[in-house]
Amino acid sequence: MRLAVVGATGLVGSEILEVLSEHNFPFDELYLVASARSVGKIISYKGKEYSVIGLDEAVSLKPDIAIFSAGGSTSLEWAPKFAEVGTVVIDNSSAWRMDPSKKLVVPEINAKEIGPEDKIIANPNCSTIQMVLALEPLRQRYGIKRIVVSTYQSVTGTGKAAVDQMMAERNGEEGEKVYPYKIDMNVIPHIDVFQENGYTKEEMKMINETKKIFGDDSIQVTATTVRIPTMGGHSESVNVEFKEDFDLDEVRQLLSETEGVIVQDDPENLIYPMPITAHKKDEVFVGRLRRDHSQPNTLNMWVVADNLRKGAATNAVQIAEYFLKHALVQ
Ligand code: 2RA
Repeated sequence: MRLAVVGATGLVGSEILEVLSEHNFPFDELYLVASARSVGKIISYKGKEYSVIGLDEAVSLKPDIAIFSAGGSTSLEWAPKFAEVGTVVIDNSSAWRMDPSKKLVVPEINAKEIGPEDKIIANPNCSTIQMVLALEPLRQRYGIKRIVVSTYQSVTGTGKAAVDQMMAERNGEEGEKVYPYKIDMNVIPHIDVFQENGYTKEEMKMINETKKIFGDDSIQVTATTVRIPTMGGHSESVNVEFKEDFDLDEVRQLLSETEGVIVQDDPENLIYPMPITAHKKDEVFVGRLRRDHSQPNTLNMWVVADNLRKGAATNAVQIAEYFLKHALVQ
């Protein structure tokens, strides 16, 4: 089993290595791959030192699985080259997500759709993953008509430079500006680029990816995605209208029984999900469950997950584990 991590030097790449280590992911060879400027850099994994290699060399080594987190343009150019030599590519970028020939996978929801013919698998957007995993058991039980989501997204979703901007501002220092405005002590209602319809690409990702993962274009979705000066994870206020009425105790029970979901819902004792308690965890945390009395069959919920974990690295590693478990790669 030859495993490659492409984009190994980035925030998500580093998190992928952490998750691989925690999961004791089995491999015979590990290739850490990055852009030319990082070739030769030494990265330690489980006490062994690995020298970063370039993409050409990585393809020639014909890895069985390559987990990508290297941006959309690199994925568009290089994922097919890996696939041509038989590599299964699990890609964290948005490059392949809405390609009708590619599977968009949250393992707990739709891994069963993966077949031996699938050589490029798309990892959904972090803000989509945590929402659809929390909604899936409720969709199965009650059917979903409409979702209204507002997000509160960590600067780690942008990358290390954004974290550096926030910390520099917090320390009263001048530094590189990633965002158009100050992020510390502020919120920016703008993630990715604005579209002609007034939505941002991030909001359209949540809308379109949710429909694809659920396999149901009839579900109405609207989203407002916001950047906030925090670490540890993305938070989301989700308002969901079901096709039929629900029972709040049954909702809690269904969520509690869902693999990868942890219910933290005891406001009297100040128990609810927060980024500081989701940080470095692989699960999606759900709380503030309450009926929306302004509309029939409608529930409010608060959903938090570490966007670098279940939102990216953990989901990708779980897809790789699915391939191994079902002998889709040797
Ligand atoms: C963000 N979801 O949070 C996007 C990409 N990681 O910036």
